[in-house]
Formats: sequence, structure tokens, C-alpha cells
Amino acid sequence: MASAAGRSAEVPAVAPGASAWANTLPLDGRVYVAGHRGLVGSAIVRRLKAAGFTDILTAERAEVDLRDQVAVNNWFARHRPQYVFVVAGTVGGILANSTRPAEFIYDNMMIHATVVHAAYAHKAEKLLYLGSSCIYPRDCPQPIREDFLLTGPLEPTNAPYAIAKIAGIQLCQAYRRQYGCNFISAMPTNLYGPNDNFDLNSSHVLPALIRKFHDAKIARAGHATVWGSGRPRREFLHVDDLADCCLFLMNRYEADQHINVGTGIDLSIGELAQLVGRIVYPQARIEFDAAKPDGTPRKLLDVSALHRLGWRHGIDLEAGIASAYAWFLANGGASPATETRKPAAAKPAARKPARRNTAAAASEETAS
Ligand code: GFB
Repeated sequence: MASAAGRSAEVPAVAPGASAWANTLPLDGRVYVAGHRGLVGSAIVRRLKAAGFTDILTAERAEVDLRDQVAVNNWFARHRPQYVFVVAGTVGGILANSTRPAEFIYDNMMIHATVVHAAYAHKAEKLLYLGSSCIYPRDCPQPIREDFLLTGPLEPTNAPYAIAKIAGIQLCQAYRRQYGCNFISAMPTNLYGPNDNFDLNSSHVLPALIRKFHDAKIARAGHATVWGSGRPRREFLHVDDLADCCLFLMNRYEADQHINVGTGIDLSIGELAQLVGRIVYPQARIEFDAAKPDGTPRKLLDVSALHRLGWRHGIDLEAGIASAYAWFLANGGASPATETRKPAAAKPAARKPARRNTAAAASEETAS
């Protein structure tokens, strides 16, 4: 067992989860976070520690290859986790998805199947699986409702990843229906935060823009380059909000249907670039590289089911980006690819009252 969470004094705290709720899972329960080194997994470990969980189970890749069913079964037999968060996988931005489709489909199909099956075989009490908003059809009506999954063609730049993730959701539903397993799924929107991947070839847009404006600042360059037209619209959730929501759902959600997790607010990539530029290096003008793909035109989740359940995000985009940039600076400003890098320490989020999403308010807000 190992722990991925730590502290970093320089990074300003952000306040996840605007709704008051109390954990009722036993704090001495055995909780397995599959994928604890990544952006999401490390945030869940931080959140579990902050809640007071004492038996957080993690496994290094050298100890168990999650694509290997026998190895995963053996690990489950030894550790017998009661609660399982499945957040392991091969992930990346639009370029990585387009150029490494075989890894994205194979790794994710295998990892999700082995962990879900082992959780069933070793009688885990509950499992939470995470999909992704990019697995909805490319031209979904907006905001995207949960029941729009599998209603149209996928975005070609990430179809192999999407197929693997859709299979993961169906796995949870199938094991629930056939074996009575308490397996649930959530569908997070685009994420960012501590332990993000800032490598320009494999990262998502938000960490990429932080790096690009930072590099422009260091070089005293006059511009930063943004891929595509700047017109696609995206919704961004701080990963500490997601981690708070994951624990909330592990406590409160019991349905077959997956549930969307987001802010219900989006902005264009051009607006995002302006916001990151204001925070990191306002002197840089923005140049668009039209040779790069735009991907899905818009991805805004309908989060009304989550709001009805009693959870809302707490970290506004502007504060979240400032905190992510501080983390980037405090941690050397460089990280290799998501799957292999060692996470640096990140400060656990403080619990404070909700703030208004000022950044998104500056853009066109879309209620869900
Ligand atoms: O975050 P991103 O790579 O992924 O790109 P998706 C979002 C948008 O930002 C696209 C633009 O329109 C990009 O063209 N963009 C602008 C940039 N500048 C940059 C840059 O420097 N780097 C990157 N990466 N994008 C992903 C999926 O789709 O969403 C994944 O490919 C994943 O499977 C993730 O699930 C959530 O939002 O388009």
C-alpha cells in the first residue's frame, strides 16, 4: 500500500464541493483507488485522507499491471477492498487520442474490465467507475443529458477511447443487472488541477495553455499559439471538485444510470485562452493554428440530476486556473506523460463556502 497525496505550501487552497454533506462510509473501510498516480486518482486520495479514511489502498504499476486479470485478481484476493474507485487508464488530449488510438482502446478496455471483474469476484461492496463527457455523440444536443449516450456517431478524434469508456459503463450496468453488484458510473466533464499533464503532445487544452503562456512569459515572446479556431466550447471542472463528488456519489448514488458531473457552465477555447493569458502572461497576444483539429464543437453537461441529488461544484474557473498555475510553478513546471510520472505533492483543498463562477460569467453562460 502506498499513498500519493501530500502537501505543497506554495499552492493556494481552493474550496471544492459547494454543498454541505457528510460522509457516512466507515473511515476504517478498505478503499482502493485504481490509478492513484494520475490527476483524478491523486485528488481522490487527497479527499479520502482529508475525510479521515485510514485504509486507503493503492498499487504501483510495478506491483500489478491492471491490464492483467490474473495479477488484478491476486491483488484483490490479498487486499479485499470494500470500496473501489476505478480511475486508472490511458488518457490524453486531442492529439494523443488521434495519434495513439491503439493504446487508448486496448489499455482502457483491459484495465476497466479486469478491475470491475475482480471487484465482483472478490465481493467489493461498491464500485465507482468514471466515464468522460467526450464519449457522448459528437453532435449531441446541448446541454448533454445522461440519456443521450449511444444516440449518435462519436467524435472521430477520440472514438477508440470513447468505445472503451462506453464499454466500462456497460460493464458496470451488466454486473449490476446479472450479479446484483453495487457498481455505479459517473461522467465527468473536462478536468484540470494538481498533477495534471503539461506535456504539449499529450495534454488537454487547459494545462497546455498554462504551459504555452508560461513559456511565452519566460521567453518574453509576443504571442502564444492556440490550436484550432478557438470556437469549440468546453466545460471545465477542478479535479478537487470531482474528487469531492466521487466520495459524495460513493455515499449517496445507487442507480444503474450513469450521472453527469460538471459545472453546467462552458466557454469557448478562445475565451479560455484569454482567461489563462490574463492569469499567466497578459502581454502575449493569442494566435490560432488552424491546421490543428477543433474536435467536438461543444461539450456541456446537463448536471441537473447531480444538483437534484444535492451536489454542486465549489471552485470557480478563474480561482482554479490560478491555483493550477501555482501548482505548476511549485512543481518545477514540467511533468512527463500522465501514466508514468511521479505525482508531486498537492495541498488538500480547504472546505469553504461556494463562490460564484466569475470566469465563466464573463463568457456566455449556459444553464443546464
Ligand atoms: O482538451 P483537448 O485536447 O480535448 O482540446 P477535447 C480541447 C480543445 O482545445 C480542442 C483546443 O478544440 C483543441 O483544438 N486546443 C487549443 C488545444 N490549444 C490546444 C493545445 O495546446 N492543446 C490541446 N490539447 N488542445 C478530449 C478527448 O477532447 O477530451 C479525450 O480527446 C478526453 O478523449 C478529454 O476524454 C476530456 O475536449 O477535444
